[in-house]
Amino acid sequence: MTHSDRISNRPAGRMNGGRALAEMLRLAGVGPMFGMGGFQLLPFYDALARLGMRHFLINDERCGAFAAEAYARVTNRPGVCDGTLGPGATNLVTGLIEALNAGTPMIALAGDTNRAHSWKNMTQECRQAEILRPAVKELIRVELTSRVPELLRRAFAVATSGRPGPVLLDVPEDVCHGEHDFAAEDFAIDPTTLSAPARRIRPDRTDIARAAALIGHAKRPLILVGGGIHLSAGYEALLAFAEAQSIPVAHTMSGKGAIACTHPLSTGLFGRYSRIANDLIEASDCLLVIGCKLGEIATKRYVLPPQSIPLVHLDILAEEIGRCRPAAVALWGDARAGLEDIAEALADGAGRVRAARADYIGEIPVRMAAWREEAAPRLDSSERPIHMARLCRELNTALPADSILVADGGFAGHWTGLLYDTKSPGRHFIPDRGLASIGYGLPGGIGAALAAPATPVVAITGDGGFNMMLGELETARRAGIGLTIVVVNNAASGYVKALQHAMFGGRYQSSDLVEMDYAAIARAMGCCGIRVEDPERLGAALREGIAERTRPTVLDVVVTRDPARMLPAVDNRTVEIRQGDRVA
Ligand SMILES: Cc1ncc(C[n+]2csc(CCOP(=O)(O)OP(=O)(O)O)c2C)c(N)n1
Ligand SMILES: [Mg+2]
Repeated sequence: MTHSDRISNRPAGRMNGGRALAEMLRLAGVGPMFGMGGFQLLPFYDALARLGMRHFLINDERCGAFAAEAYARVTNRPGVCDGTLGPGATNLVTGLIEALNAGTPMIALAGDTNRAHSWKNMTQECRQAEILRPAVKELIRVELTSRVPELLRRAFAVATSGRPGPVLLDVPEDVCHGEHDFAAEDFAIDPTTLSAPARRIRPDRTDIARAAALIGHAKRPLILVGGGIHLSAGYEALLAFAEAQSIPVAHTMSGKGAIACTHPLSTGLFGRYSRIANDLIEASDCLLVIGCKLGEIATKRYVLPPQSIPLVHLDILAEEIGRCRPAAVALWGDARAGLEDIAEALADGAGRVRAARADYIGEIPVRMAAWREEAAPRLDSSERPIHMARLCRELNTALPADSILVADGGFAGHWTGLLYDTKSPGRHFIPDRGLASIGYGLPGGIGAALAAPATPVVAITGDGGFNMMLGELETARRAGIGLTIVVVNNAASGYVKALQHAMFGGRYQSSDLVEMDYAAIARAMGCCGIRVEDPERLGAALREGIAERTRPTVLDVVVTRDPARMLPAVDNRTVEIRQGDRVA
């Protein structure tokens, strides 16, 4: 779009605040939006209809926020959702915190009371700004209709700058319904703020030199990468650096896809569950942590990495560095820019270093093969009910390289985090590790499918998480998306049941679900439904789901019901760790 196009595209004249909101979002080129109307934002809804913009009614605002969040992860453009006064606004909280903790750019609109009557017990009135403020990067209260364009501009800038995050625009009814004479110039937006990262900053040169010296002298350096690599889209820089310097890469659940899991330098997941990465961390002499908070799961509750190993920590949020583990060198900056700079600083010695580390990186495929051999009975299991590892193996085989797997908060995320292999770098695995709510799978799948309509999208969720969100199957059907939903049916709040098994001697409380046929439910809702009890049927069922392009398919996969065998490995919260112990 040329400059003059943009100008002529701008509206002008008298319009209400809702129309101004819609015009700005149109100018920003936002994708599909998700919400549920009430009264306060109806002028906005009317403007969407008049402007022909895509907006999906969802059945719970939490799902709208989840869908918008997943949309944003796939596109790196702010996802947009809305909720009405009171319960609509408060229902957004969980999805907004997911975005806040994961660093996902989002813009949420909440209708608020008409200020002529506020605090007189208006219906649905509550202290929503106070409830929502800690759930977002910034809460912007819009006090004048005339300021709608300016404050939406600000919302985009905040959502996509620094560590991205969600912004909430709290819009009083009278601001949304009220009118103002706008000039064409009012409708402008900085194009660099329309996707994350809006701007990139580079770490300090002296810090880069110190980091390069540490890494350059290391015999067994290892890269630990988190979700920040996706936010920075630093895939090429990471791969180029890792290959040039012969440094293996381990990832958190959020960091999966930083490099392809099938790449010879990939050591897989580290933290609570790990294939070989935790062992490599312990044997390392220098760790380079990129876009990773080193939180509870990544560190196995703060026992990893050993304090003796020097750590270079690169993060976009300066105050995140050193929070959980002191860094020998703090690199404040964008992941891609920082990686490029370290690579440049180490470029001269690259050939010598690659030769020196040949044996080291030669270990990775050997260790991975040994792990695979040890895991083979689980990965190849033909037992019924189906083994979770076998389900993951079938996902690895059936999903094409460009597909997206959205993983829900329960076992769905942990098992696939450990065993699912992305085949190319990028956002091919989307787990909701910001807040790890169950229930993200289905709405997240809807957002991802709408963001990448030509791409196979599979959402994997527990039966508990699916029960939470069943109503959104109606949304998915209405949207006409070919989303495949894999329900891990263990007739339980499985993670809870497994912990009760491990910690309370098998005394179960409120962790059983009734046996359900989710495929039949899906069929009754006009979707495809396939119940899979035989592992040999998994591959064909997945392919059938992926081939269906116009309506959702639910694969109801009957998996182990034995709480002793539900965890991917020992969960280190359930065992007392003594010095020298090795758990999981
Ligand atoms: C909203 C929410 N409530 C509670 C939890 C705690 N929790 C973690 S895993 C889990 C079990 C969920 O059951 P299900 O979705 O069936 O997954 P499963 O573990 O059985 O695979 C629960 C309740 C959570 N993560 N999110
Ligand atoms: Mg379950």
